[in-house]
Amino acid sequence: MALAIILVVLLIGSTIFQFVNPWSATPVASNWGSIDNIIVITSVITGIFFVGITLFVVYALVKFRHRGPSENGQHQASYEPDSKKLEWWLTGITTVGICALLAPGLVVYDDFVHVPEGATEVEVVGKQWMWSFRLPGEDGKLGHAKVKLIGMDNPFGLDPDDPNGQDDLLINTNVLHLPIDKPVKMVLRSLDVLHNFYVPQIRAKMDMVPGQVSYFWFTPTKEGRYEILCAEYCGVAHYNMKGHMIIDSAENYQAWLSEQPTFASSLVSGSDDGGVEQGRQLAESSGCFACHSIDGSKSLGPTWKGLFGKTEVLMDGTTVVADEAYLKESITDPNAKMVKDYAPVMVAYPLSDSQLDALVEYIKSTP
Ligand SMILES: [Cu+2]
Repeated sequence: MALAIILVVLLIGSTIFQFVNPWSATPVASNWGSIDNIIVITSVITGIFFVGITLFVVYALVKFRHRGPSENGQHQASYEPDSKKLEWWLTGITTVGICALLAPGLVVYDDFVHVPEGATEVEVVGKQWMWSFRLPGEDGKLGHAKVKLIGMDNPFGLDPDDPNGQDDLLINTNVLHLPIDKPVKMVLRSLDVLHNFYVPQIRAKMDMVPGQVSYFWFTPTKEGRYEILCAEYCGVAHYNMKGHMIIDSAENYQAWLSEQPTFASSLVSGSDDGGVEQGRQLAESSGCFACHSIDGSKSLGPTWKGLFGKTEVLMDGTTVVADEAYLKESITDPNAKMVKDYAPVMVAYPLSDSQLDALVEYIKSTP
């Protein structure tokens, strides 16, 4: 009987909570309001089953409760063989319920992956633990990419011989701008492990599988700055794999677009600041900032602010001065000399000598 009362209280409590809970979905900022409708349909159907099944359990607990032995041996459990009729009913109701749960989702999913003509392709590349993006240039076409061409100086693996790729715009930061009211096809790639591209306000979510290209489309309908999250656990800095999607007016978008570097311009390297800018770009495209801050804030790895020349205490109690040699060793062989209180989670970055020089110059430049 106590159990029956607890179940009734749980049932009433969770039903009330469903309607007065303090959390609500963020306002939808794309054409995918239909995804919200499926969530409502799913909640209603599962809610009906939840209430029905709980009430049945309560009924059975009360009706067939243990009443203690009686003098004439009544109240014995009676054996009931299977009931074909009841089984047909239960199978039928469950089938209808599951179809009602799945069918609306399939209809919306069909829409979600049927890209309308004229949608702009935007590539999203995920890797531990950063996002980068590629937009087609004036030709409106993304150039070919090959896995074997991916490297430190070609993070997207673009084929330098493909003319379509020369004007592709490479966004090596975690911030993507898109114009309002224009349909986009998001093409998703992962360079290492499973990730999941998720922007709650867009309602869009899609796995990124290494070796595959997945996609969906949407039309942004509200200007604003929305967070991009990785929704698939992908390692120790997963929580930090964040970016922003900024939905701009057409003019603001064009202004931003005109400042982005093309693949062709990224092939022509060379600046006269001793490599600081190249080092910064390298740090950005390698995802260093997922674990190393440049403002002194705490993260998975030591901050770069004031790091150069600092004396660090290592795990074994000895000390080391963070000079050029130490920094280079820590990049190419991170576990060789571990700084105290940090976990050995960094992977080795096989940078070339000139890239190492540039990165160290950049670290030096963050006082
Ligand atoms: Cu991830």
